[in-house]
Amino acid sequence: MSDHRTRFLQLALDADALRFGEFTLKSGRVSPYFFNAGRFDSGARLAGLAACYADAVDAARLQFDVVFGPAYKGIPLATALACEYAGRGRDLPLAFNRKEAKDHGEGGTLVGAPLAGRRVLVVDDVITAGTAIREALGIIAAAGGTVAGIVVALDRQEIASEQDRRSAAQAVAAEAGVPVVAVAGLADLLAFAAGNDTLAAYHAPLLAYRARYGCD
Ligand code: OMP
Repeated sequence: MSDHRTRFLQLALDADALRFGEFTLKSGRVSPYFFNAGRFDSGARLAGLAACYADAVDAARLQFDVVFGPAYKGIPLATALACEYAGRGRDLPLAFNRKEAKDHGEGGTLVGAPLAGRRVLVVDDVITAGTAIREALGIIAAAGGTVAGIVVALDRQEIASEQDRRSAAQAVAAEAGVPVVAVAGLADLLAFAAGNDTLAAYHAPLLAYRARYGCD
């Protein structure tokens, strides 16, 4: 497993962002694990996470001009990633959206750098069925931007439905014609759990969940 994957999974465990038990997802599926990016709740934690995102983006050789964080969870993630790139000598424009349109002041739902005519990297927390990411793609298209890639911390690698056995990441990548890059996926989590004594008890439930909902 590449270094940024292991580093990310260890950071997520340490921050309690990765939890094990019984969690009902947005899709209604009951999962033995849950990733809560909101637990990256300090400057140091976000900086560590952003370095993992940047390593994954660089490894995938994505070409882009601006980073975009979908509200709400994508906003600190995209911001931290832009700061990480500044530390690496690249000053990237940054934008995000509001969930509620503003009808006074500057108005609108987009904040930050303009997207029109630019190649946009979408930065989000997790992809399960792809609903949140598809929404972000619509916002970028409406603003005249071109999506150049999508990066998430965790790809849960789950089938969209029994009929479509691709993962949401695979389906979105095919629809949008751009790479969907994850710092780590369920397969990495399984490998990580197998080699970690404190996670040994969760390995079997994770395997059972993958057998039921994992993509081909
Ligand atoms: P999709 O829109 O189905 O891709 O799911 C992404 C969203 O699910 C995230 O933005 C979260 O609201 C939520 N989620 C997590 O945050 N962590 C998980 O491990 C799983 C989910 C989920 O509900 O699928």
